Parts: sequence; structure tokens; C-alpha cells
Amino acid sequence: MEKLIITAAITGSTTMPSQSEYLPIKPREIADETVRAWEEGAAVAHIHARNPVTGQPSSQLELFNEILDRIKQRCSIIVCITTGGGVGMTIEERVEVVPVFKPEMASFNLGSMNFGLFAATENLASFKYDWEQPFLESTRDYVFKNTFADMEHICRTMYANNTRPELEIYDVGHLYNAAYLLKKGILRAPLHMQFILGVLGGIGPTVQDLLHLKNTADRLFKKDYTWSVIGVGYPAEFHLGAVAIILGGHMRVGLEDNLRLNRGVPAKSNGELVAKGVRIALELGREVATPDEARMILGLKGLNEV
Ligand code: KMH
Ligand code: ZN
Repeated sequence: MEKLIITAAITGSTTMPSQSEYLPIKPREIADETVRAWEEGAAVAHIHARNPVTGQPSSQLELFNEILDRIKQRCSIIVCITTGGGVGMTIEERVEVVPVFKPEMASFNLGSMNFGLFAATENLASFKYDWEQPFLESTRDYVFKNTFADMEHICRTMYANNTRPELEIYDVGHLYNAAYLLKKGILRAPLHMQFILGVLGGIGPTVQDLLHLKNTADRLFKKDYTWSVIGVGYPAEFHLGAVAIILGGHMRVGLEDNLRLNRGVPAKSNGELVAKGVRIALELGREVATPDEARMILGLKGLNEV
């Protein structure tokens, strides 16, 4: 079995600063957390930016620039920049990072969907920032927009910049969207897919759901693809990661998706979550890929081209 690629999703745009005091916000913090994740065994870092004062998700290129610069100076991790962005960002704002930074990889979301963030914080007693509660509440009436026109635009922008798309699959229909784009030559084989389980609006975070995605993908793409899994929340992050380790997939961990290291124990860094992923992999007899080994597995252009 090929080595395991561990992706660390460092901060994201869906977890709130009030949910964890360890969530990195400033460019320096996001870069420090990325380097720590790399030291612990992550081969890929999935990067979002936040307003350094308020912690609000941001599409500002200057913030991305500072984060990416700091990471590149200190380690060789593969950077996969988000084009999912955050609530309220336009497609143009979300995709701009691709032509500007020409990353080795970027996320590519495979369909429009409800994306409910309000439920995860229903038990929070108070909020640190004024924007958090209205932001979460606004997702009761929010559609994460990725129409066919949007997907075609994002996909063409990626190939024009030699950036490998990481296909974000939140439900079974998204696999059929990918199959259509592949048939039309908009997407190119082999695909790299990320199965995301546990977003309110997408498929649930169970092993049965993961196997259904995997079996459907095998049927549609004749096993000519690589895949990774995100289990949103705890313990899904590690349970579904373990299934991916056993089945030959790859795994993503990180504070974007899950804030707990163990039941009732907050994760104090992305590095802790990566280290746990490495421990599980080694216990199950699967070796962990370095960034350069991951570049070979994923067929990436390399750090000199970004
Ligand atoms: N927040 C994850 C559930 C993206 O950034 O484009 C999905 C994600 C997508 O990471
Ligand atoms: Zn993301």
C-alpha cells in the first residue's frame, strides 16, 4: 500500500474563535501552526486566511501572501489553498488565490449545498467577538454556491496555473458532478478526491457513508483516483481516518474540522492532531509520506513552480 498522506487543515473558515483559544488567527500563527504540523508528519497544509484582529474568515490576498511566505521560508510542506473561502465570499474572491499564488494544489468544491454552521455552537455560553453569532445564524439561510458555471470557471483557472484540484466531495451527487466534468474534459484524470463527511447539509460521518462514497467512486472512476477523508468533528476525524488508513486512502486532520484530541480534551495545536494521526497509522502498519513522497503520489508540479 502506498504511504499515507496526512493533510493538516490549519484554521479554516467554519470554526469560531470562541470554540477554541488555540485556533490560529494571525498570519504568523497560521504559519507557525503549519510548520508544527509539518514537523509532526503532515505532508500537506490546507490554508485559509483570517482577519488578524477579529478572526473573521478573509479572502485578502495580502494575508495569504504573508502566510504563504512565512511557510515557504521554513518548510517544504505542500500547500493546498482553499477556493471554498468562507460564507458570503463571491466565486471571484474565492478563486483569485489560484492565478496569484499558483499553488501546487487548491480545493475544488463539487456542488452547491446547504452548509449549516449554527448547530455546532448551540451549547456555547458566550461569544468572544460580535460577528460570530450572527455569522453562524446566517447559515440557516445560506447556500454554499458551486454551480456548474462556477465549477467550470474554477477548474479552468486551476489547470491554466498548473494547480492540481483537490475535489471536495460532500455527498454522493458530487461524485456524479465530477464524473460529468470528467466526461466533458473539464476535469482531467487521475482525480484526487477528498470525501467530507459530517457537514450539516452533506452526507453523515459514518463508516457506512464513507464506504458508500468509496464504492460509488470505484464504480464511476474505475479505481483510477486517489482519495482522502475528512470526518468533521470528534471522534469522526480519527474514526474515518482509521478506515482510510486501512483501505489505502489518505486522511485530513486539523482545527478546521475538529477541535478535540480526545473525548473532552481540546486539541492545543494542529501538531497534536497530526501526531495522533501518525500514531494511528503506525499502529495499523501504514507508513506516513513526506511532502516529497506525497508530491510523487499526487503528481504535483513541485515547490519551485509556485
Ligand atoms: N471546511 C471543510 C469542511 C474548502 O476550503 O474549499 C471543507 C473545506 C473546503 O475545507
Ligand atoms: Zn477549507
